[in-house]
Amino acid sequence: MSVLEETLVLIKPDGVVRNLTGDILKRIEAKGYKLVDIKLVDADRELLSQHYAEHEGKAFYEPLIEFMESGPIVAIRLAGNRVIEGFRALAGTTDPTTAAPGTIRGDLGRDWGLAVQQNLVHGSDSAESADRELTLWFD
Ligand code: DAT
Ligand code: MG
Repeated sequence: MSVLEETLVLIKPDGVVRNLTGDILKRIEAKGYKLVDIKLVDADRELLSQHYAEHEGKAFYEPLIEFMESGPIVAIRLAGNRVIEGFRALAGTTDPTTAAPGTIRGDLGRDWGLAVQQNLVHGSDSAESADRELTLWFD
């Protein structure tokens, strides 16, 4: 038996501005995961620099923060057994060009020739990240 988990899902500004929020939520709900909390957020630099602290100093870091500041984000507290791993599988791999068809990034994302990949969604990558990120975005 697996443990009931929670994860942080973000629909990034590209997903919101392209009107893909409904499509993405539909995939999450159809999979069977439970929406515990959901809100629209204009994230500030303080929140985003804490959220993406692991990437500080990388070439895509500044473009990533600017992209995430560019418009509203849908933040979701999502629950289910193995939801951390399960949502990452639904999302697909980081690079939308090669993310598998059938995934959110593979079906709905592409390379736009920018310094940061715009890949529609974020999902926590471990139980420790989920705890940390849910505290940042929801507490
Ligand atoms: P993920 O979102 O799949 O967990 P990550 O945590 O490694 O990926 O990176 C955070 C975001 O930064 C990612 O969703 C898109 C962007 N990114 C990552 N690596 C990149 C790269 N090499 N070039 C451009 N953007 C990148
Ligand atoms: Mg990550």
